[in-house]
Amino acid sequence: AETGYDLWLRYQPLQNQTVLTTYRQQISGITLGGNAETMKIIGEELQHGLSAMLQKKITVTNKSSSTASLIAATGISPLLAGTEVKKLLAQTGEEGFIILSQNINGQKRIIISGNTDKAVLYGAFHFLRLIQTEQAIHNLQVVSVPKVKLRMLNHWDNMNRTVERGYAGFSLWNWHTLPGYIDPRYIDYARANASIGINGTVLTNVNANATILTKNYLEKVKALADAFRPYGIKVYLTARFSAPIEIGGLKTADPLDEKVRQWWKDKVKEIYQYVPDFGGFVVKANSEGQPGPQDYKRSHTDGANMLAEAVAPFNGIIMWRAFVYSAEKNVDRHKQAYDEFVPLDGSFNKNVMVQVKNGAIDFMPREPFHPLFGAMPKTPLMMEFQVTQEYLGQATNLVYLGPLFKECLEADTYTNGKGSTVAKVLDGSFNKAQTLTGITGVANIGNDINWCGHPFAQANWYAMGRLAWDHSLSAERIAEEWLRMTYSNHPAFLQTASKLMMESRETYVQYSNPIGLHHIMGTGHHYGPAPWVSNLNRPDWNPVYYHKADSIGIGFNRTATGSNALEQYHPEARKIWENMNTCEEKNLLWFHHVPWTFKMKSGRNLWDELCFNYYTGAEKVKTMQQAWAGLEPYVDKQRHDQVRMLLNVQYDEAIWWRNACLLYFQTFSKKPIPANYPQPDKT
Ligand code: GCW
Repeated sequence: AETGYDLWLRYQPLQNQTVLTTYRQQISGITLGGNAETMKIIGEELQHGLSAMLQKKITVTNKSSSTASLIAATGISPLLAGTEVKKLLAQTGEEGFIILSQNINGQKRIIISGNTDKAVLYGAFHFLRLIQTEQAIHNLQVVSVPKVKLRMLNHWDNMNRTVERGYAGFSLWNWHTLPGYIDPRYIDYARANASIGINGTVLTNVNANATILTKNYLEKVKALADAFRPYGIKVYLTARFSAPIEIGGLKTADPLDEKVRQWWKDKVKEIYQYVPDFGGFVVKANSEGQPGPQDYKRSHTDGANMLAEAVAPFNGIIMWRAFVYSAEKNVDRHKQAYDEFVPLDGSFNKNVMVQVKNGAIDFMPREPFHPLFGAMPKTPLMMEFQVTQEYLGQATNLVYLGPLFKECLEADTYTNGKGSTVAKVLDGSFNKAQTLTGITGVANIGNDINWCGHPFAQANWYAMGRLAWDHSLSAERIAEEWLRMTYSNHPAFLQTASKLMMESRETYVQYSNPIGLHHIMGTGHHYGPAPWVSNLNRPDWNPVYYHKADSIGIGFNRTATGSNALEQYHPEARKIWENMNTCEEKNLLWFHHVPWTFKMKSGRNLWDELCFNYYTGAEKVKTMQQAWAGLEPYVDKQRHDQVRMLLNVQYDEAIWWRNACLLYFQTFSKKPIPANYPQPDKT
């Protein structure tokens, strides 16, 4: 049965006979330039994928006399002497690739090349994608260079194999059987990542303890790093700031203490003995109870630079997270990261990145872009997206995150004039000297047979990788690619399924957090609605802190008369939001406390608009169910059934959100739910 294990690398026999016939004529075999490990992988992947899709045996050879139609080789290979390849590779750097149709000695060939084996591997996967998605290959002129250097996954995997905010089983990393046993699944994980250009993985949770840095575990880390290396994937770890105390026997973790600094230097040296190309550390410090430099009255800079100094001799980097807030400060949580980090701009060592979540609160279903983007011009900022759907229906809701990622990447910070998008801040467009650029995603991967829990959650892993490679790709295009590879190239299927995906996130927002509502989810597990919670000892964890519903209205006033979080944005960016009457409605309650009677663009008052959204959103899940039912002919039974049943769960949850939120907010608005809607059952 089709379990979803193969992800988007299914390599099913092509169904379209015309396309198939053409490909079978065009593709005979593969000539490989070299036999290093990565080259062998390239040969195997192309052979396996093409043979399966074309239903014919594709041969692989190293012989330069071969006239096989495909050549996969780096630019220096004698196979490519006399072609235009060298010239093109001048612009592709270490990881970019080209795919070129060329006549060599009167023979039509397709060249997959790059400056490194790893680049050729990316090219090979791209070529396979062209075939999987049935694109024409008679005149290929592809030149593709990643827009950011670090394209990563952050696993929130604990040492006991639980996954924080993971909804797809337990951690893939089986610490018990490592390093002796290399689960073939590690290789499939690496293949999947390489196929979308992901080149780094942080194995451990930002909240994990320091155990991973002990000798026994470093041996296991080494085994994983060795398995991933041929796929171009570097391993990173989280560094618990108190590690010198926890596992080093020191009395302090003060970053200015000489013994502490030396401890880290020694530890890092030890790590590099195991993993010579170790990538570096991600650090969550002084955030949600984690230890950090502030425990010793030192700054984020002191902490980050201490670690940066330790990894610098080995070309390692530090990704220091900006996700910091504390209740004691008693200022709008929205403002705290900016307040703490902007003054530190320019103070970090060269190999430090500050890792910023896409929004200022926490991966909400909809969130304005984080005001730090564009506000730290002297510091490379790493984007942290959340692929796992902590606040977006976890593994029961079909929510395609492509549009969420794009909304943020395309948001205009205005910090270098109009068009200063978040994407351009990330990719170094505004700072020629910036060498570190990156996008990371909190992984949604676990040991469930289909990796991600919900079959459609795989699309979010895929989309994160594709956008990290090229943030200019559209969410539609990525959805379509994924659907073609994961399900079917049939036009009727694609039309319906891609619409289903493209609308899914907006639908989720509508039935859970419409019009800029946020952080009204259940406490702790973050599943389902609980806007009424008001008794947590950390006020900034209470949903009532965020929606502030009262007899007058609802929403968080973040304008100058309120918390003034708005002032952290560039004046031009602020304009879209600062005036209640002109504020874009999707973020209205994020920035304003709005009277129930306020007239919305639809002509409805705010209360009725809220009802409209909750009801329309929930009903749209029915539309999703119908659409999916119609796709039965194109999808294998097992995956069709799974999505169908999950859509039933999703509908129940949508009704749950709708009824819970409306009945609760109604206690403030004192207005009726419009009579044309079915009245919620108050039990
Ligand atoms: O999104 C929140 C989560 C925590 C998480 C934290 C963070 C890893 O609820 O589970 O901890 O953010 O990003 O550090």
